[in-house]
Amino acid sequence: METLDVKKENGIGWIYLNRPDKLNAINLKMINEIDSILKDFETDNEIRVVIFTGKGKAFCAGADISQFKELNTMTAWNFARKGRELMDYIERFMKPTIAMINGYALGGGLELAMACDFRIASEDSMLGLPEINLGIYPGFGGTQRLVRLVGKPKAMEIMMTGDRIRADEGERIGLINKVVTKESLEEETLKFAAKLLEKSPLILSILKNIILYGNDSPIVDGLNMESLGWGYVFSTEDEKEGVDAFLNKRKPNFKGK
Ligand code: CO8
Repeated sequence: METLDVKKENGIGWIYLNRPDKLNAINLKMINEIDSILKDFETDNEIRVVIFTGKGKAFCAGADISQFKELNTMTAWNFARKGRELMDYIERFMKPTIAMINGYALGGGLELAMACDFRIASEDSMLGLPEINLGIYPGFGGTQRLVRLVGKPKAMEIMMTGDRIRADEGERIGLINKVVTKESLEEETLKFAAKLLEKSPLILSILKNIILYGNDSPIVDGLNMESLGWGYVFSTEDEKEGVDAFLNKRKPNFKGK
């Protein structure tokens, strides 16, 4: 791949954004390559968790600004739409996703991280949606996802001032799940991923779906999805395995069935 490095290891699909000399700025090629590797990870039963991270000193400094010069209304709309579709795909991905933030996560880079289920950041990371400084605004879902994550006042401050915030501030406002030292970033992310790897991939996937769709629906619909899904879970082998393991004081071995 031209813009990514990819690795499959111990149940984890790693996606490294790999344009380090451009701080992993996202171009159309990268959007297409992420989409294609995710399709592969989705059907690979060995992969149970996906981790995004960046090569070099940044997670991702946003969309590639150098390509903006050629954009007009039609092509900008198309680029934003393609990016948005990718972020939606990541958000709805069947398997848990983690953004391992190793430095700057700005603009489209933070939007990519926000589309993931979890964000673990090294303490030196800087986060922001600085698009307003370029005379534009976030276009990969940031205007909607940041509000849902941190609430309107903070989201408006971050987007309308364009100011960057530190990772610990991100954790304080609920944008980041966990801040760790630079040296322990990978180890801590793997520890977090290990908790997910122990669970039933099937039940995790159903749970993720109910949380996401419920969050976008009136509460009565979300609650209905929850109870319907709860009934469905009792037809799975993993439910039988989990309950049997508890009653027999052993560790469950979930198969995703
Ligand atoms: N796009 C293209 N190139 C970039 C980007 C970027 N977003 N960010 C950094 N680079 C390049 C620099 O131009 C530089 O390249 P070169 O060495 O060839 O000059 C290289 O990466 C290293 O960057 P710096 O020298 O600037 O590194 P510093 O450590 O001095 O600064 C910063 C790091 C603070 C991260 C700085 O690079 C910066 O401010 N970058 C831009 C951040 C930004 O504004 N991001 C938002 C981009 S817009 C966006 O994401 C919109 C998403 C939705 C799009 C919808 C479609 C229309």
